[in-house]
Amino acid sequence: MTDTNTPALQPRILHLGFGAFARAHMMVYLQDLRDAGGDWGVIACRLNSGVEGLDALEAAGLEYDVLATDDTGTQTRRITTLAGTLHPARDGIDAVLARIADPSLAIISLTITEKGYALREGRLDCDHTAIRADLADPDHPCSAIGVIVAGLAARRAAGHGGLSVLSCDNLPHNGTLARRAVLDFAEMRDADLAAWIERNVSFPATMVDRIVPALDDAALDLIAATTGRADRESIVTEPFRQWVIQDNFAAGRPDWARAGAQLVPDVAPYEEMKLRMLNGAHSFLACVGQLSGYRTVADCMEDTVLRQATFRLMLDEQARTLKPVDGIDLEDYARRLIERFSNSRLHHRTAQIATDSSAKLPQRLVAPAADHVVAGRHWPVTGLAIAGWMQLVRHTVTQGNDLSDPMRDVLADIVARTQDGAEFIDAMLQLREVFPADLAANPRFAIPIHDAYQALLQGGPGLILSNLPEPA
Ligand code: CS2
Repeated sequence: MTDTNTPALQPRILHLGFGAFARAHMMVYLQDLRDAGGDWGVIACRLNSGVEGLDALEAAGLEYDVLATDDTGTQTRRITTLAGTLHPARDGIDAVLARIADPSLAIISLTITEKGYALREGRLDCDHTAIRADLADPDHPCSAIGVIVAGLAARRAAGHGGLSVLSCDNLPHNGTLARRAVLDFAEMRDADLAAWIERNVSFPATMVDRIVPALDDAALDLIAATTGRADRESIVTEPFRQWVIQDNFAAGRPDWARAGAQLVPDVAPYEEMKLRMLNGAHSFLACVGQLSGYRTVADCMEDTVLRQATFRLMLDEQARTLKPVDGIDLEDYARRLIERFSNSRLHHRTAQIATDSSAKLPQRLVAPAADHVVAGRHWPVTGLAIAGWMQLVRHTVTQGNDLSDPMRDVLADIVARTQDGAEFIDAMLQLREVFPADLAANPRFAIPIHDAYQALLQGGPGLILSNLPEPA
């Protein structure tokens, strides 16, 4: 709680994509600073769905709780660092753009998910439906990238200085990718604007980490039992949190180090470690765990064979592709991850993690597999994860269930026009969004994927996992 000596909140951050993760991560760091007398406040913005949630936050006086839980108990944290909410459907897009143009705004932070960057092979995908629409009508944008560029154009036109765009999404080099998407869009709109952005706007990279499952009934019950309010804007998460931030801010930043964030010149080694070891293992469990019939990550960890395979994926396969990270022992890191995954108080659904897999696999599993191919190493668990994704796609589509993926139509079409087995795998390997052409054409990559898929068809994941070859 803040006392009367606490300075008024200043809305210097606009967060685009204000969902479960942002509520439980960045907001908690800011709360630490608020409790120490800080005045950085956040305007929570969602561009698409979720206006009701923002209305509910307004009705609750812009406060909510973060419950960090594990087998040792639950710690509740009241968050009071929200300074307002914005949604184009309620407030009009001009209100969002005016906020970006406001000289007091220092940071646009993002959790817009992998697909929100609308990238294809590292560049803005101009065939993307929302990007095409925004390029045709740039003053009424609907995509995050279109909104950032339109807001920056208004800021420049008003004669104000730059700011920072802070990506908090699980992408390698997320700052560089955010910059690329924004500059590609701006260049198509106005070369002078693009040059202004290059000079005035910074795009720090970050590694963000906290496991935050989507709110379910059990989480709502815990919130109600702990706080006395059945509040859908509060959130349940794990105790652990980590944030590594590249210290490159164009218009100032909160003293995040004081709240435990690490400010470093180069985030890349941390990002790669977390993306491959944590998120790669998550995607493995999302696919192979689901095929094995497990609903949550904690359920997967109860299965000794699956748990050991997860540890092996982290340490014998993913860790071998990483550069050393200052002060981190990767074996400890892997053990800690297994403990975090085993947190049975979190109901982190495998199906939730499998969402948008076509946009997650490239950096989590395909890039490490490519490293193994070059190095001539075996990668049986990685191969099983990739083949498992393919089988999950096929199952989901053939059972008539909705595939929650930006490539759902393309994937459904592949399933419809191919026979299960080799023909299906060959067609999947043609997906350039997921598999680079040279890798897909390399038999040292394609054959193990075919083999893993056939083994899955014949024996299911349990049999393969019990018979993994010894690590080299
Ligand atoms: C998960 C992540 O859903 C997913 O793709 O792998 O949200 C994961 O829980 C976070 O990155 C943990 O920091």
